[in-house]
Amino acid sequence: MADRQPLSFIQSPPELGNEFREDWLLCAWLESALPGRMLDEQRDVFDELGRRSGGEWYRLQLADRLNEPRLEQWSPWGERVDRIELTPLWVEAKAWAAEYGLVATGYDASPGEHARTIQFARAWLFIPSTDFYGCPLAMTDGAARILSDAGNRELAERALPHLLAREGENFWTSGQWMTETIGGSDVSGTETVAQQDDQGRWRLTGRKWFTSAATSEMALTLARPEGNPDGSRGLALFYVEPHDTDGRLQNIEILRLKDKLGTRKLPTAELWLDGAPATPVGGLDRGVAAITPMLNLTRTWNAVTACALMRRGIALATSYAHKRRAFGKRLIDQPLHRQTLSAMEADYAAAACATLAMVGELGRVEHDHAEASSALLRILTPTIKLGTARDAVACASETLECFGGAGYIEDTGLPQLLRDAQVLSIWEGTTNVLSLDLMRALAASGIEPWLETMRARIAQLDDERTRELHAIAFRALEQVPGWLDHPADVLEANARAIAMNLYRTTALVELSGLAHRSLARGDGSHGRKTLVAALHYARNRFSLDPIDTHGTGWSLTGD
Ligand code: UCC
Repeated sequence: MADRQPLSFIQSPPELGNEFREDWLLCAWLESALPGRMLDEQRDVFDELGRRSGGEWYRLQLADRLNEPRLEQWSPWGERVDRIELTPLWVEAKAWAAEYGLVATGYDASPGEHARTIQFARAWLFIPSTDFYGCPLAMTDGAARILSDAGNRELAERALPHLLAREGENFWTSGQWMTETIGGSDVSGTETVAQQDDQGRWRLTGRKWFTSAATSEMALTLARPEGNPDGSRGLALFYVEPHDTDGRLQNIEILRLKDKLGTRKLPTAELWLDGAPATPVGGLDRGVAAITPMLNLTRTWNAVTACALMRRGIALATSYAHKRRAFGKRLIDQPLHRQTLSAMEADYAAAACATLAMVGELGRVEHDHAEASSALLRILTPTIKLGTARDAVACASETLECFGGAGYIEDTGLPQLLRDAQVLSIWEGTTNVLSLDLMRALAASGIEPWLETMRARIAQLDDERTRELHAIAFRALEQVPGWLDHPADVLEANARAIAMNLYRTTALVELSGLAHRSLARGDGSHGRKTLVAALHYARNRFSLDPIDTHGTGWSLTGD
């Protein structure tokens, strides 16, 4: 047998830098959205997060690649224990999340309406290197919002100091237990029953089919108080602490961990509640309405995660394009590859602006309690969640392609990007469920809260450089009322097309606005990049006539 020849060439892998400094879009947005002094005060934290995310955390994530959480159901001596052993990165991530106030910062009073922008900018940098630890943080944020507003003083005093803690040992995360076998999207059929025991204590019995982050210290869940009517109005929202003070599960069994396509470090479990003690958060009905603040916040985190993963894919692909040579040139010097990367950047920039605008609106709603902002936010949340999720999956797929065969090889760490991104269009409402949610929101408020805001934004695109953007955004915007002027069955069949176009229009308007503001401020570098991204997006991502008026009659499936 011939001797093995040494390899003549070893490809150097992609590298990450300071993920804050290199994220030109995030930097440009923060410079335009935050008052100068506030940004200066935050800059060191953003910088540190950017450095750790591109450095030690990313390395740890790669080293942790093959580890997964493990469920130990029995002790060696036959006792049922149901313990979940987390992966090494997840064990540490909790302390980092507390230290950087990734939930608490959103509730800080001093930044006023900017608290949410600061919080989510931090999360943006943290999320892509921490194996979806953002998921429990999203639910924790939702729980903190609900307990802050629900008027249940006892529960608020017990849990809020932990949910908003900034030291790892005090910090609690929360679960959100909604999904049952009968429905993930339609939770109205929830079968878990709530009964009062002899001492008047509520106890829950039923099977929760999909509970993410099953190691959380508390959870919010839905159950039907005995005797309540069927349907979602007969459900109530309950607070549960799964463990007793000795760390033993209280009348809860972990049946198994879910075998998922991605997000595999996240210990998603199937639970059996066998009389688990629980406390009603508020009244004993309208549980779905009561949990929607959590749904809307986890949808916001979903959008932030989508952007953060897009950005990570682009950072890796761009680094690789500077190192990899083919056909005598670096990839970055090849026009078609450059163009591909630019298109990814434009989609990211648009997704990021739409998301950060929504986050800013959330901060204003929480700070000012303005009704008009609430109606706008109600429209933006499903729209931007669904649009960013779809674009994140496409971007992750494109990222892998940018690496050729290496993108398909597990130990590069790249395939995980695609598997993880795929969850974003499924969790917290699929694209279709959110499209229908948007239709419900529009039926309640009309399109005006959105239309008026977008019209006011594009009215500012009044200089030579943004004229083309103004024209395209104006045309797109003025089409929207016409799309909605159809019978209910046509609207329902076209809800996804409408939602996706509303997303693209919002994203274009916000991206164009950022280009205009950056140029007007004399920030030439960010201004030029944002302008190019906006023009690319405007010219390539619009369908001005998305409605299929054949409506429900158009179908290639079924008989
Ligand atoms: O639990 C899960 C795992 C957590 C993982 C967290 C990951 C976070 C990701 C972050 C990445 C790092 S996943 C479970 C997710 N499940 C869902 O998302 C459910 C999807 N289905 C829906 O959204 C449906 O549209 C339902 C369940 C909300 C529909 O419920 P109903 O009861 O059938 O429909 P209704 O009658 O329209 O809604 C009931 C009430 C109404 O108010 P009232 O009673 O006053 O008439 C609605 O107006 O709830 C109100 N409502 C809302 N309000 C419904 N949706 C909303 C909303 N989004 N915002 C405000």
